[in-house]
Amino acid sequence: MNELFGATRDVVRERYALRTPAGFVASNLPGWINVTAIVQISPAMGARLSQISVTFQKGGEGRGNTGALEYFVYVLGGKCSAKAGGKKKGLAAGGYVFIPAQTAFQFQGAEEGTQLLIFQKTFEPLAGQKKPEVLFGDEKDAAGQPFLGNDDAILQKLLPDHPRFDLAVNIFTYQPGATLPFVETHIMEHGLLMLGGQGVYRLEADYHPVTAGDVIWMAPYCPQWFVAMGKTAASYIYYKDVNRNPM
Ligand code: UGY
Ligand code: MN
Repeated sequence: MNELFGATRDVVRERYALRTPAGFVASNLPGWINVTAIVQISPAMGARLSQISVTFQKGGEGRGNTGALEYFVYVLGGKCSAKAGGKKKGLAAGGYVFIPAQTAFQFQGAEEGTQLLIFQKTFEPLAGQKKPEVLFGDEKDAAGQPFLGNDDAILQKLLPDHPRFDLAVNIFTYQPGATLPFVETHIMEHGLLMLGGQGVYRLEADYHPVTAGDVIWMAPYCPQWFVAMGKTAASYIYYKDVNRNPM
């Protein structure tokens, strides 16, 4: 189905944004060459995180140092090699690496078309806790837990549930008809990418049809709810800030 020219599902509001691939425009990212980068979410829209997709062209690579930020890098498709803090690993779809602040990194050797999703946040140290270390993982090793007892809404946590970490990145998979059990309103902020399927997202008092490839930013305290619809499961990967004092 074609959208009428001049029409879009994109909305960028003060407390949330829905962005769709049809509206994406590429940016240049310092340290990254021969890639197409889309800054999906950033402080420029009022967020305290950045969410960026990077698609490798031939000879594409990215290198730098995380500085004050920490990165969570998830492979959406394809293959590449990742180096961080002296550790090196090949990553394929579903693989990921957490890169702490003040750490050198390099992504290279990517198959053309390999796509990464990167969440970035300013690291907030916590007195008495060590800084987290580089961590490689794969979504297939993250056990799925029924969300609040619902076997049709499965949550996979990709990072350890430990106060050392000030962010969480999870994958939520809903069978058709499954929902978030109630309209959540919470201090944590979300950056989200729809990985598959479709459904309806409630954001504040608005209901939006969403599908694979769509991006949502939810500011702290943005009321939120989701129902999966259609014939296949719907899933999304999302970021949240956790484990720190509100002041
Ligand atoms: O972790 C969460 O806050 C999650 N239940 N929120 C969401 O999926 N919008
Ligand atoms: Mn939530």
